[in-house]
Amino acid sequence: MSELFSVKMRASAQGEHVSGAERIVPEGEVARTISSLADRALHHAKGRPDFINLKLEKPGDILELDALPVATETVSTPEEGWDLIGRLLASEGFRRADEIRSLFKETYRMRGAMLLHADTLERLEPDPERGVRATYMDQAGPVPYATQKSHFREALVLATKVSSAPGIVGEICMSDDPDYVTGYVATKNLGYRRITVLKQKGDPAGGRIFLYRGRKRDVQKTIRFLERQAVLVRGVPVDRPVDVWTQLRSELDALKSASLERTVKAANPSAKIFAANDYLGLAKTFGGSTGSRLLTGTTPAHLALERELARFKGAEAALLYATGYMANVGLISALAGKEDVIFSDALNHASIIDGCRLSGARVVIYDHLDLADLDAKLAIYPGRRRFVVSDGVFSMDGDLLPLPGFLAVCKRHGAFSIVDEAHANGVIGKTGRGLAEHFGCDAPDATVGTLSKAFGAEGGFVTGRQLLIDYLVNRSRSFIFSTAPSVPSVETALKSVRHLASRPSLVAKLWRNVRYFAELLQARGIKVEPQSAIFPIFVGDEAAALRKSAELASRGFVASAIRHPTVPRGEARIRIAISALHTKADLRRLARSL
Ligand code: WAQ
Ligand code: MG
Repeated sequence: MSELFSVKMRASAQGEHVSGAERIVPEGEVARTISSLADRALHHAKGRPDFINLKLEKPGDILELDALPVATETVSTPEEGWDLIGRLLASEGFRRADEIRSLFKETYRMRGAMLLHADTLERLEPDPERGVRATYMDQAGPVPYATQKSHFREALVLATKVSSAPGIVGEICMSDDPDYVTGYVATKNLGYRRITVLKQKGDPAGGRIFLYRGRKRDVQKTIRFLERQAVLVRGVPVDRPVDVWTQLRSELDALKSASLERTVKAANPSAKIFAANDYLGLAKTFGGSTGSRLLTGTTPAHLALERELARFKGAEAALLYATGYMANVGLISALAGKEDVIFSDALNHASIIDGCRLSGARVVIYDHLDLADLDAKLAIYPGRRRFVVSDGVFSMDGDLLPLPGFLAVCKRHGAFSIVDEAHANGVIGKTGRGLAEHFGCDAPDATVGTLSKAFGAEGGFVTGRQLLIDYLVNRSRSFIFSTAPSVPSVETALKSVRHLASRPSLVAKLWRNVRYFAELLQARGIKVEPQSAIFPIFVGDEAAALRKSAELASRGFVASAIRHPTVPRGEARIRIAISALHTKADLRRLARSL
């Protein structure tokens, strides 16, 4: 757990209190918290402040408390509300509820609460104009995405802290927000009882009364607890995050009912086309693509390839993109928006990084393949919707995502999972269908692939539920605003996918080469544990890696030196990618040259 900080805001206008709020947050959240509290101060129903105080400090020891249980009492008028408070207080042994209510006339200008002796109604706060302020408190764990104030959550945190202060036996609260008519009464015994109506809308009256029972000389201890003891409250109900699938469904439904929904259809070949961009007819002559997929670019071959890819991946549907780069960019930026959070592996491919940036979502980077770090970050970064994205096989190191553990972490936190299997398709799994086949587990919510690696063609694709694909057809800009891949290119890919689907022996052949090459390297003292067809041969120094690559070239091998910024500085390597095409003799010669 990173260090916690207390952040407090109070705002006033012409010396009059306007609003106040506070949080206890990890260091990484400090800057955002300050900016969101400043924003809140500047937009308060009471008016514009001319003074805003933002305070950042380290809190003392932190006490963790469980939130008071919550119940809602529905009433329709303030009279009913106050009658109910009278009865609830009476049931707890407080006899003078009516007099307590009338004291709310005096609380309006107070920044803090009135501290009353529960039986004598004597006022015990040292400064009756200010009152006693409960402070240094927040809810434990992630705070929901809402940037707006939640009266309820903040009040529950305060009431929980107040109820555990020594000597405090009850609290009554009415918001001073003119439009917020719900208040509460709280005791340890009653829990937190929300009363839906305590005042008329538009009434600026409000305030808090803390009821105290105990020796007068101990009041100071109570005040110290309220004003100094840092408290984190566990179990505060959170706003329910928005479910990604529900959101996709409702956006699509809205498009449909406005006659704005798009679908992909192959053009009628006998129709006269007046929708293409084939201005000179050359596309028709030479087999080029005539337009984007939603206009004239979809042919039966495109649809066949998409069906074949879906089948290969065991998914409901697939969508073809012009390149793998565009698939990542188009998928991620269509799904996530600025209220969302994307958790992204530190070594993800550039196309994933660009998709994250383009989405406008907040991006939280977790340590490479570190599921514990991912888990910890999911626990502290809230968002309207949350996505986790990882490469399946990392292109520079060849290491493999442990998919079952990854999916379990995503599921535990209700996050949507995206895995890019560019270097996994055709390689990982007995028949090359990727990580889900290899681990015998479910597929991620969305899977990205490319046709330009093991499939030996070109293009990218996304597979997943039909709903996801329908959504992308309508929302994925790199799909919508690009010319469709040409028919020859699609036909090449189609043949290749069908070929691989019917010849799992190809994958076995690749792996015989991978294992043979690994043994050759091990015999030469190079430690390798291949998880894919990619072998990073670590060199370190950039110049040395270039020399090594040139030396290999002089012996007739092409193997690239991978340097900064693709990998960190000082971690240059020779990247060797094995193919089923290599012969044992090739592999032996290369191993000797290394
Ligand atoms: N400590 C003591 N008293 C305070 C504090 C504090 N930290 N903050 C506010 N008060 C006093 C002050 O007199 C305000 O005028 C009054 O309480 C009301 O404060 O479950 O919004 O922040 O939906 O306006 C109740 C939520 C919302 C009910 C209460 O209080 C629900 C609310 P506000
Ligand atoms: Mg208020």
